[in-house]
Amino acid sequence: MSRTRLTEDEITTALAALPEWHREGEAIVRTAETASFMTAIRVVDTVAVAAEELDHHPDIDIRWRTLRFALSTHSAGGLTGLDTTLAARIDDVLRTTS
Ligand code: HBI
Repeated sequence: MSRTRLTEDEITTALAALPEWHREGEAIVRTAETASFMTAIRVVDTVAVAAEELDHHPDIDIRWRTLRFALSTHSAGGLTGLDTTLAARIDDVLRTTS
């Protein structure tokens, strides 16, 4: 997966397939409510495995049952395919973790 910055058109196209995510500056962000604090921790643990597999890591904010994920490619100073790929993986984890 490339660490080449996405164009605005590429970002717009990617976000159309990631309706839970929105732009915040050079990042994409989503929040999620989980069933419990322990569910939130299980989500974070599984996301951590995906992040390690991709060698690409989200900023994660954990507040009881509310998770906030922010993705950007620090080394590229903006968004790359790694961010959109990991965003989709995070959505899958949120859908499948209880
Ligand atoms: N995660 N979000 C993000 N951005 C990066 O640039 C990045 C990362 N995880 C690891 C990584 N870069 C690798 O280049 C490390 O080897 C530094």
